[in-house]
Amino acid sequence: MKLFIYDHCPFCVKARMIFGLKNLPVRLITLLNDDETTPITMIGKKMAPILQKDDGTYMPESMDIVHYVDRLDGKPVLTGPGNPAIADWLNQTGYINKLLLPRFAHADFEEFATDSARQYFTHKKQAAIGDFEAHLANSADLIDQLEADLQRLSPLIVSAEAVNGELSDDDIHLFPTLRSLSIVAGVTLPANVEAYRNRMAERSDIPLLLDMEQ
Ligand SMILES: N[C@@H](CCC(=O)N[C@@H](CS)C(=O)NCC(=O)O)C(=O)O
Repeated sequence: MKLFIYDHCPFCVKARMIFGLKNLPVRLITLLNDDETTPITMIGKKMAPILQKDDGTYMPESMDIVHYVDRLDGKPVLTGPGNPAIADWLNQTGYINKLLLPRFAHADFEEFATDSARQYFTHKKQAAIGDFEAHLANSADLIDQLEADLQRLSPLIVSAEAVNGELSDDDIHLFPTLRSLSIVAGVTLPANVEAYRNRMAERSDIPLLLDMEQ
């Protein structure tokens, strides 16, 4: 199977995770961020991730991909119960895009291999969240808020192996955000949050972004 992604994209990380967790091979193909034609031809809109199944057909939507791949062999790994507090935590931390998107725009991701791809991202995301330079200038306050929120996340983590003790959709939702945050310099994670992030990166076979830290 082939998975069309952007490396920075947390939804794409969700889809990538299930292959790593199940130890299944997948060919990752990084789209240029301004390539509208390829995804529109495949799924009718400009969106990643997109799975190309073995029969050649295309599947969009990260969680549809996750559940399809997880159930393919009749031995799903995402069998644990969910904890609504994880979804609440993620819903309450939407402001972290102000930390992430300006840094993504400067990072050496494959989807930004051309100037026009990088500019496309910058224009589109600034239109959505406001001026990147202003958000970067406000980093210290945003990091203070984030560190307080990470303290609230800490007691929700049951084990480094899985946020609720047994792998579940909550791991698929939580790890991509924590992976994204690894691009932000100067954030102190509670020890168990860091251990969870490191272990999940290992289990999913998805590198953190520490070498792009800004
Ligand atoms: N509901 C979709 C959302 C995917 C999504 O929003 N992907 C973003 C990248 S993070 C995208 O492709 N946006 C269009 C763009 O970047 O131009 C899913 O879960 O797969």
